[in-house]
Amino acid sequence: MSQKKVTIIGVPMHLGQNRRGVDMGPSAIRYAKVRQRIEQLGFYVEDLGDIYVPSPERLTIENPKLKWLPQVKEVNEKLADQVSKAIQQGSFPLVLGGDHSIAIGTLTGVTRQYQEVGLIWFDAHGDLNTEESSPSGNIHGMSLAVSLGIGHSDLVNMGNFSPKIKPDRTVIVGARDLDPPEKTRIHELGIRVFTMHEIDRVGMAAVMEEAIQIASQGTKGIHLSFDLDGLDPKDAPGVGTPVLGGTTYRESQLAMEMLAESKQLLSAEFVEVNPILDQANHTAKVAVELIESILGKKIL
Ligand code: B3U
Ligand code: MN
Ligand code: MN
Repeated sequence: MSQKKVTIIGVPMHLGQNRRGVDMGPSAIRYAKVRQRIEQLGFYVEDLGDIYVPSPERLTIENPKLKWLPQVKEVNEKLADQVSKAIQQGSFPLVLGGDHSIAIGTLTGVTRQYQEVGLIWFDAHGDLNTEESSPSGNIHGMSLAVSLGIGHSDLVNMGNFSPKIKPDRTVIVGARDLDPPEKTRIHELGIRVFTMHEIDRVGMAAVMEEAIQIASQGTKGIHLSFDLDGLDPKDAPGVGTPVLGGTTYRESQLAMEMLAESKQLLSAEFVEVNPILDQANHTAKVAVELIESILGKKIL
């Protein structure tokens, strides 16, 4: 990454899942001083504020298998435009969620500009469900599938092109809660998934070396989609769906530091921070420290 400008885009999206509070994620991360910390690293920072997300109190669920689809689509279209504009202006887009359904818009914007992009999806989950396979109807559990071109056409065809990314340039890191149909899909598509088992066995350094290699080969660079529930709930308690046995704070930092060293990062999003479920905004502070690391902060 050569540019010295960062554009922050807040997306208080909560319609991709069932729990309120994740809409406060962008505020919580800003309260943890994301802008000041990035400025201290020498970047010029522009914060575009938040994209408007309607309240569920004013809406009805038309299709319980794809909850709030029209609204999720609309917000993601706006996000895609802001992300691609930031890239056109030579800036690094940093998207703050909000639930993980916003990856659909971020990836639409990033790939509209760069076309061939590798993806590192850091998450306890696969987010590879479809309307048919989802146990919840929550779109945040479908956003990776959509970006690979699988799912409802309203989402898959966002920006009038599909797929946004290729399975052989996509890696998942930190997985430990996959639904049976997601496991089948992973095998069918041949996506490289670094489960917690593999991270335990070979260590985060070896995992990230391979992950960066896969995502950067033949691409213009890497998009990082970072779901805070990839971390262990001890280190990131403020998330909607915590799953035991995740990566530690240090493992996660090492992963971010290695991504910065690779100089392959094009864009990033940090999602699923829910300050209502948190302890003294700890998870947002962790997110800010991880953001500093991807932007090149070093211990020494
Ligand atoms: N796989 C389940 C649960 C889930 C996905 N993402 C999160 N939870 N955070 C689903 O609903 O698709
Ligand atoms: Mn996720
Ligand atoms: Mn998750």
